[in-house]
Parts: sequence; structure tokens; C-alpha cells
Amino acid sequence: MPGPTADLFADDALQQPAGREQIGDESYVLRGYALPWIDRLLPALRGILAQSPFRQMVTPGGFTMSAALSSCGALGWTSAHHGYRYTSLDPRSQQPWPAMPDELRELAVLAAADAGFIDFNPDACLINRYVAGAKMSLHQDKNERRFDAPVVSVSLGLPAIFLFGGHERSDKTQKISLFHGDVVVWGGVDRLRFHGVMPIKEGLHPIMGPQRINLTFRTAG
Ligand code: MD6
Ligand code: FE
Repeated sequence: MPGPTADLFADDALQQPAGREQIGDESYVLRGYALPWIDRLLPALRGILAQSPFRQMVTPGGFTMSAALSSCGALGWTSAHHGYRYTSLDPRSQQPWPAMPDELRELAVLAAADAGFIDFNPDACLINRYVAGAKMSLHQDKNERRFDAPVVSVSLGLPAIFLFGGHERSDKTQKISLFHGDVVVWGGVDRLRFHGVMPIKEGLHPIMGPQRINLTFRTAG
């Protein structure tokens, strides 16, 4: 007769280890996954931003994005009147984007593997900075050349409400709270789902201050 402890060995307990929440067929939130990496991530981030500082981009429709953006890796993401695209040079400096530091790459590769995506080989890391009120409208990540690689997203600083929708802009969205150190991995059948970030609430994070920083790793080229 199964006793009360048998529940611990039920299939769903094994498939949903504490700290890993499934949010789609091939999408997961890994709670606090980046926390042990923070002391290595922050100096690496500072180095990147010294070379390629945050800047606010203008969409092809002429709107200034509220989140400020930088990138590292072989390819960086830019927006301008001609549209969105990946470039190997930072348009601001006309120099290559800062290299992707090993500690950032390793974190992304391990998180991807934990979510079932082995052999993730990111060549781009977008860095978004949100201050209070900044948001990201619903969008699909579709400027990458191919969609067989997942996206790995690392949240730092102030909390955010992440909107995770479907394949049509009008599909209902899940609201998922993301906190400092959380990592979201999605790919496969979920790779092109619409998603966004609600306006960030005012606050002061003990480590990151009055901001949220999000890193998204992709295979773009
Ligand atoms: C953000 N993230 O969390 C914005 N895209 O600040 C994204 O747009 C995103 O988190 C693709 C996959 C994961 C993400
Ligand atoms: Fe996105």
C-alpha cells in the first residue's frame, strides 16, 4: 500500500523538480538558477557595458523603446528605420560587439541543457535595461536565422511580470512573475510564441538598484 511518502516518487514530482516550472511544452522557468553565478556575472556585465553602453533604440515605426539595449557576442541586435536585424558591429562605435564572456556563455549553455536543449551554442546575448515604467510590448523573437535553438533569458534586479502568449498576437497570455536570478528557457514548438514584459514597478533592488536587467542568449547567425 502506498503511504504518504509515495507522492514524492510520483511521476510529476520527478518531472517537475523543485525550482523548475514548466510554462509550455518546451519552456521552463528555472527559479534562482543564476544566483550562484551573480558574483561572476556582474563584473562581466560591467566590462561589456563599458565598451557598448546601453542605448535606447527607435523602432521602424518611429517609437523609442522604453528598455535600453546593449549586446555581446559575435552578433548584436539593432533596430532602426530599416527594421530589426543582427549586426557584427556595434553601430555606435563601429567596432565589433564585446565578446561573450565565458561565464555568461556557460550559464546559458547549462540552463539550456537543464531544460532539455543540449548543444546550445549562443552567438548573441541581448542585454535589456528596464527602469520603473519601462516595458516590452508583445513580440516574437524572429530575427534569428533559424529557430531550432532555444532562447535563454536571465532576469536580474527588480521583479517583472512576464507575459507568455501563444502563436497569435491575440492569444491569451500567462502572467509569470520573474525575480532576480530566475532563468527562462524556451524553444522547440514554443520558440515563436508571443511574449512581453509589463511595465516595471518602482523599487530598489539590494544588488541591482532601481532597475531590471535581462540577458537573452540566442543562436542568431
Ligand atoms: C525580458 N525578454 O524578459 C524580455 N525573448 O526583458 C524577451 O523578450 C525574451 O525573456 C525571448 C525569450 C525570452 C525572453
Ligand atoms: Fe523576446
